[in-house]
Amino acid sequence: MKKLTTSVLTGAGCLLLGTLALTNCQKSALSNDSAIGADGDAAKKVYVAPGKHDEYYAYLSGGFNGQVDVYGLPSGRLLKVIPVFSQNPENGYGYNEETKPMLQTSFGQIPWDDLHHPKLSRTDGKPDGRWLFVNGNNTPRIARLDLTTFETAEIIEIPNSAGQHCSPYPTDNTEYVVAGTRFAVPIADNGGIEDVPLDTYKDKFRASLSFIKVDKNTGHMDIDFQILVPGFDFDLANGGKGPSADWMFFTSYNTEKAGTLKEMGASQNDKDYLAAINWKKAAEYARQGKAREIPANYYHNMMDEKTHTAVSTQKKTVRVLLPEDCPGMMYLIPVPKSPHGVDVDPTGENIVVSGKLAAVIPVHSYSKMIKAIENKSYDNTISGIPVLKYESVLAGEVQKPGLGPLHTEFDNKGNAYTSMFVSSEVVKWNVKSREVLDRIPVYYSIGHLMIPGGDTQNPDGKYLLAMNKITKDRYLPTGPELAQTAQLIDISGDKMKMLLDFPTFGEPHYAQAIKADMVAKNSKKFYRLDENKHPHATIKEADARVERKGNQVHVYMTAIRSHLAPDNIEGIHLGDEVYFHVTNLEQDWDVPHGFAVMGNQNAELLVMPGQTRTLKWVPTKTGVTPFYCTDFCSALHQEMQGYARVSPKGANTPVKFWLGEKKKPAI
Ligand code: RUQ
Ligand code: CUA
Repeated sequence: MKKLTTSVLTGAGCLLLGTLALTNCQKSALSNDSAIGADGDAAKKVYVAPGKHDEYYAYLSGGFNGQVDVYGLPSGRLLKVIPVFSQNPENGYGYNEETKPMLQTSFGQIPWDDLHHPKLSRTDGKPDGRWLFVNGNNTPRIARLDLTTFETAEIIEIPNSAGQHCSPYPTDNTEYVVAGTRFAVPIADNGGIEDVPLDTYKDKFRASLSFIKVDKNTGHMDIDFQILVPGFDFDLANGGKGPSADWMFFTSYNTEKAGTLKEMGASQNDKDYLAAINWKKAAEYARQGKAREIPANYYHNMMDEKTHTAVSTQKKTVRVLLPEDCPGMMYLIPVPKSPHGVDVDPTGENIVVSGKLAAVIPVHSYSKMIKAIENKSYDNTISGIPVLKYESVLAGEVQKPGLGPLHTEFDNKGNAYTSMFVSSEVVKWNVKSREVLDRIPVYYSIGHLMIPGGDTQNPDGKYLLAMNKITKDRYLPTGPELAQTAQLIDISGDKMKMLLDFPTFGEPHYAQAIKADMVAKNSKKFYRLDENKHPHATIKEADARVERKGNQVHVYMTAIRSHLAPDNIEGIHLGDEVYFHVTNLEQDWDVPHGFAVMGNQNAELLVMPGQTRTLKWVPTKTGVTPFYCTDFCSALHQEMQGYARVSPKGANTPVKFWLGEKKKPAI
């Protein structure tokens, strides 16, 4: 408790001095003497015996590693790393020919992104365990992961956008996921980002809020429309629930539109805005022809389940709506300056806005908002958008919650839990009375927190996961770079109890978790060979072969315990492009084969049973080059190997390959 007080005071001092360098303040307050703080009971609560399964899947964003990391809770066991926006040499994602198109954008092939927010698909306001949506913050994109394969199934680029942070928040039935610009940009009237002088920020820069339609059977995404809005920085979003399900809420900052030194300029006004958008109305306006179709240039990449190959489609137009043309579609609601998260409680009535610099947590009321709209309780408009009066929408404020509130989630007993970045704690409060009930220190500088279902109509009340920005002394030191950290907290009783620390990859901005039985039962075990429609699949070993087409050499290879066919290849020349199309003939769970070639300026392949994957190799040296299976698949795995002979350019070595000694080399 003593430590907490010191850090609260230090944090307050920093704020009084007017510096916004929160992290530094926080760091100086960390003279950690506290190996907090789980008792013996905690060990029992997180212990999952060998061979037993966890109760929840947790999907943590990898932040700047561009991946999603799957953990079991409560154990904190790492189950899988799913590459999404980043190439992953471990399984060849983004390196092999089949998945390369997933990373295609209007900027070209982008091998990385900054992944912030995972969001599970929902049916009737509850997670349904079908898909996980995530956003790429840097080069605006949204991806859909398929939870039967735990793989990235689709990526769509978002045009007229930059720093796409307030994404991919779903509506109550996943009718839409939304995406908004964090960086206002000069969006041209005819689409695209213009070349303008940077001091035209106030006049020319605009923001866009995109509504991406999700097909309820297939999950396929399609940008339905974008709303062009004033050039604020839009930060986070949250969908309404139940009574408020037709609405989507976005926080914004820098409503001053400061063009430079935003650290100061974006905090001049006492209030920024929460944007409330009636998406049903917006969709109707778009349908009625209020949307203008403008030129655009963005990519939509989709994994074809039958061919195991991603296809990139370039899109050329997008529909835009302007709030001034669409009365009743959008309102602005004042909130304390520089807000971060917005979170709607399970009843759909309370809208909690966390202001990084605010001393209170305001809770807005959905029903009051509707009344304020009906009573036209506003005196001004911005770009035709009515600005409702703060008091007319406010339900009340949580007093003295702590310092630096960022995000809020909910349990099943009417309580809210807010993360406090500056005072490094989780604060529990009652949604109705807005009274603070409990607080627990976290180590250190918490960003997001997550309760399984805690962002939906149906929260579980058992665990809370804190995701912290600073690790410091929590683990053995690993040089200057430390893992970031998650902490599991028991919220089943009146008092929160710390249970477990575990390190995470990259920076976990946010996470989702779901009861394991919702997902595990649908998990795919292998791909059926008889359904493999890959154009270069080799379904029978007898069909394994090598074909030359100009300077391309195509190797149709099969892999089965414990040999590759063909295993010896001649007739490759310097200057050739070699494509190894490897089909894994196994039809059993957990028998992948790997494939790697010496000196290949590429990664390996990891081929799942029944799947075909293609590795490109452009030899740079003549001679004999070994290749082998990289995944220890059987007792004779080390024997699963072969050779490719590379002859000089123009040599007359003919194409020749071996399918075992008994058969004659095939020519
Ligand atoms: S953020 S720490 Cu990128 Cu969701 Cu708030
Ligand atoms: Cu196949 Cu090792």
